[in-house]
Amino acid sequence: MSEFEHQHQSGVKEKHELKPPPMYKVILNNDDYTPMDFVVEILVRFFRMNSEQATDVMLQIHYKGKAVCGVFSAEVAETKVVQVNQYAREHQHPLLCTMEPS
Ligand code: TYC
Repeated sequence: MSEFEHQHQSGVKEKHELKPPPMYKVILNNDDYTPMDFVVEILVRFFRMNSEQATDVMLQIHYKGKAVCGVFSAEVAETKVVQVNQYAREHQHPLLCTMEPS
């Protein structure tokens, strides 16, 4: 962990830790209705995967129930979750995107 020390005029030393920002996994969850092609499109469009990677991750979700699509800062993770769920709803699919601390 990065840290630095800072000495006050009084002689008291204060240690500051420079913590990396908390990171969040963005997860896609399986369901029985969202078409496989649509999930692949989501992974390409919002997670910048190529079609081969996107197909692998989609199948992992389909067979195991969920997969991590990426790890991001809180702000970026929240934006992905909102954009993916909005896009899925606009296309009348129940696909669910969630996030959890990494
Ligand atoms: N299980 C879906 C089907 O058989 C495909 C699917 C994959 C759905 C991944 C959601 O996050 C998902 N059509």
